[in-house]
Amino acid sequence: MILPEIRRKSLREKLQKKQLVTAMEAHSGLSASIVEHTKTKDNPEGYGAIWMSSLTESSSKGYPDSEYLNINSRYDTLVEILNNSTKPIIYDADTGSFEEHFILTVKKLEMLGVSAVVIEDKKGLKQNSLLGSSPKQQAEDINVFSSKIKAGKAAQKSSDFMIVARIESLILGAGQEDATKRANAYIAAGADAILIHSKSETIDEVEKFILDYRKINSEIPIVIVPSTYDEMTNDKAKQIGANIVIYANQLLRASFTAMSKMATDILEQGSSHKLTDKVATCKDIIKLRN
Ligand code: SPV
Ligand code: MG
Repeated sequence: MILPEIRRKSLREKLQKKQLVTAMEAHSGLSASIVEHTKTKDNPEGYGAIWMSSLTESSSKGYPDSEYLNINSRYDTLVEILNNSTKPIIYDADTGSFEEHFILTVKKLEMLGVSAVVIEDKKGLKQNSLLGSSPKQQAEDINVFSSKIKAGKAAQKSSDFMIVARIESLILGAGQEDATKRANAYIAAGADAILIHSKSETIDEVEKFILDYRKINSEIPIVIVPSTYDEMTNDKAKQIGANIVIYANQLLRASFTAMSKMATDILEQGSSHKLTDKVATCKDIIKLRN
């Protein structure tokens, strides 16, 4: 158990210590509990934060990642995650919706003890950024998005809560210059960090953006999501000047593979007898909750 005001400020505290924060996704109480308890000999603190992904939450409920989930259902999942972890939470708020709605989201998240909200600069029907270019995804107007950031910053009560502006320029093929222009505008509007997103299979475009941007601004925290460019290591991310690395979907993907295989194997074998040693015991799962 951790009080909201202690949890909320814990992300800023880690960033102030110049630690690289690694955030693992969670989409349920169980996945949050797994993140909470994952530690290794070399990394006794485990993950530095939890990413509440819209993709994995929507997928685990059987919906597309199109900003369809009901806000109260998202808050129910958030409470499951809060109940099962003490780590700072970075909440994926998709586009943030209308400015008026974003203000309400900021207030609610801050009250619950979330540390940061990420909004992405797209408009229209939201599509997952890792999809191809069809259906077409559109960039939000810089001024409209900047105004949303300003309104969110004005709505928060503490200085702990962070608004992260997610830049989709590289995803949409608008290029490095557009990304830089947007980063400058969003930081001027009050963004506490920027997330530069990419669906490239190599680290090159993200590396170039960060190395160039660090010449303009050495302080602003930069967040990356190396889902497609998975050769990005934590060490490399730190070396090029990133501050937060989000592992945005790997737990859901791992469970999808494991569940699909188990379903097929039982169907093929007509029993689970030879498969029992391939799965956790019910006790393992019950222990996690105690
Ligand atoms: C998510 O995890 O929901 C994200 C990251 O927004 S991505 O799926 O790459 O768009
Ligand atoms: Mg998302």
